[in-house]
Amino acid sequence: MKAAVLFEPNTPLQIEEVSLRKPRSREVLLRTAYAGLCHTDLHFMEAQTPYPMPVVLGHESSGIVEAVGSEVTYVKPGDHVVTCLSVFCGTCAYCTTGRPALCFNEEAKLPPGKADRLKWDRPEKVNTFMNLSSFAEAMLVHENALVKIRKDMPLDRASLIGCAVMTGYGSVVNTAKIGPGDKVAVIACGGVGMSAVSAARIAGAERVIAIDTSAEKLDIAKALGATDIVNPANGDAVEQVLELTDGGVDHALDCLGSKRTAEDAFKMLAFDGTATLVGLFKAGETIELTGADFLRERKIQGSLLGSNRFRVDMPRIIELYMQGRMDLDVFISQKIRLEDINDGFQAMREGRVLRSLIDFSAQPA
Ligand code: CXF
Ligand code: ZN
Repeated sequence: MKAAVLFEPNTPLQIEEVSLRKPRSREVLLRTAYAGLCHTDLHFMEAQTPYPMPVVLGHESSGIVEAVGSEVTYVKPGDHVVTCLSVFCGTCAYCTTGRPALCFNEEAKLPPGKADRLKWDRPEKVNTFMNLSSFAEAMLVHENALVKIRKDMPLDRASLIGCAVMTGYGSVVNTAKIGPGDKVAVIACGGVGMSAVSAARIAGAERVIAIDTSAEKLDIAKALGATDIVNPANGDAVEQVLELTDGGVDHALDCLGSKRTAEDAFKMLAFDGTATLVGLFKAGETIELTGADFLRERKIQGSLLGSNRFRVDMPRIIELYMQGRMDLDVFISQKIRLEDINDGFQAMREGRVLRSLIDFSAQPA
């Protein structure tokens, strides 16, 4: 099968022939239907955090089960599934206290460099990314990296839920627990931020302030339910939010992950407000906060892939989509062939797209 391989940081991905072994015990073999290009893939392509290479990236995908290992009970061939990098063991303290996204039991969630699932005709090992490696025509994953979905859910929209939508929605619903009456600011309206805007509106937030430097993205955020938009190109974002809210927001979500945006998120809080850091920081990047600002009970917290319980959350998001209450169609800027993956990442770098999806049914020209 074909897969997009990253050999070295800051080089184009290369389409290579690789293979997968047969599923063992709790493993499942999938035909990949769609895979989204996420900023996290770009983050690792640029080695902002190191990862063992060569590696088949990709971690936001949908597919159809082809074969299962002898101990798999959750899915059967033909099932439609969404993948999630939050593989859970189901038995550790995090899993059994309702926080499976924090599971790090290495029996289920293999650490970087550990998986032996991908093979090829070269002496060096080809690594699996985050237990998934979605930029490939097929995937071999633990059954606890999958959620079954209804078959009438379009697989292209479903793939988005595997990362961006789960992360944005979960940061609102699970991590920040936003509810009616809350004033919310969402910094950076990519796939994650846009999903957070949508989810905050669905959760009943009184004000949903979308913040981004792209006028087009702010237009989409408005259509998804933002009550206000703030463009930092028109003046300091913190000042604009403080003015709009007469003293700050109850929740600020930093969906970018940088010193500037995280500090801004904290600075735009009302008394007792909470900043939630959703975006992925470059390894080693630090933030500075003013101690006295904590006096009036402001808080700051992290959110890992929306503190997901994805087997529960993803079907809920799908119901919202099927009922017409959460738009996912607007996220899909373009569908591309695996061969065009580097153009897809270039479009992302230039901020031209919300999501590019690799369509694995599309044949090479
Ligand atoms: C990722 C960021 C890196 C850690 C796992 C979750 N989120 C989205 O791509
Ligand atoms: Zn992602």
